[in-house]
Amino acid sequence: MKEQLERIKSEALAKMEAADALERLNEIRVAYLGKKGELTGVLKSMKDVAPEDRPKVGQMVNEVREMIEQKLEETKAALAKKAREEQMKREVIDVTLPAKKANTGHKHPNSIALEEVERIFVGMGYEVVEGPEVEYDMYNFEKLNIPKGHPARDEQDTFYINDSILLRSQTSPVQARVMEKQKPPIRMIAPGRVFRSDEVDATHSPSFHQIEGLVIDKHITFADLKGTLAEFAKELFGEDTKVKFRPHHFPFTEPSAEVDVSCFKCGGKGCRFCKGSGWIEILGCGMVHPHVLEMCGIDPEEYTGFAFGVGLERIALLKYEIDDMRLLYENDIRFLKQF
Ligand code: 2NL
Repeated sequence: MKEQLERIKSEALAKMEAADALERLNEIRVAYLGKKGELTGVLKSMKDVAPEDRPKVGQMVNEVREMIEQKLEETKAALAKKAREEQMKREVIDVTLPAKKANTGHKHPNSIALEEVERIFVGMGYEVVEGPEVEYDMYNFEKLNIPKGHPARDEQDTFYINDSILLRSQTSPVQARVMEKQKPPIRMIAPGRVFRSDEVDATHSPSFHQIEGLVIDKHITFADLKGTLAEFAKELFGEDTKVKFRPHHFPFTEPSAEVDVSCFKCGGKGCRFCKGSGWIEILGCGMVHPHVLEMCGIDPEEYTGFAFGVGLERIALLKYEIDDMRLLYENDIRFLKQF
């Protein structure tokens, strides 16, 4: 029995010395100390030992077990240390290398211009409202006094999904929806993407952005419209900016006007930027047509209002002196970073 224990001890110790991986250690633990392990086997055969020898043999078995357990722990710690050191050697970090620069984006000129326009109108008490890009013919055309057969509804100009659904060609449907739901007073702007079947060139794109404004209340007049847009032009293009209203026609407003601002490059004297005229066209506007009010559930005898529409790209191109609209859609970071 004694020789057997000595053999188990030296065999186990030798195996642990040779172990080169943590998994091997576990196999050794099972082989000697496990349920069917060799040392456990010795304990089980204690019944064959003479009773007077049992305490002595028992003590020896315990000594061998303690020795194996201790050596197991030591080898385990040594192996783990070795593995960690090797890993550290493999994963050398050169702290003197320059850091990789994070590639940050840049706000799009459209977004900068939109935030500026929103800031101006929110400052005057307007709400910013958004609506769907896929609209009913009813909201995009019918309620805005553009009946069937009107040239603006031509399939050449508008993207139709089916007979009654289309990609909105203006953001006025958002305003028509607000008028239907909300009792005046209404003071809102509706910014968003709109679609027209246009060929791409320096000033056209089949998808662009518009900001429309709408004010409805008792006693709103053309004077309110003029004052509001004069203030807007000053805030956007500078304190000295003047506005000029030229008569125009829109189906949804009566009377209607187009608005020019004095050229913010030459102050109105005439330069290349304003093509010598001293004026730059920026938006369309007018008093909301009584028929439009009626179709949107507002009594034109009780309320009046004004509306306007401005192209966001047009403002961005003007403000940042960009001469080709296509640059706004390429999203080349080297271009965007300039604004
Ligand atoms: C332009 C002209 C305009 C409107 C948009 C409008 C909306 C409602 C009722 C009446 Cl709900 N009018 N919008 C009015 C006049 C002109 O846009 O040239 N935009 C780029």
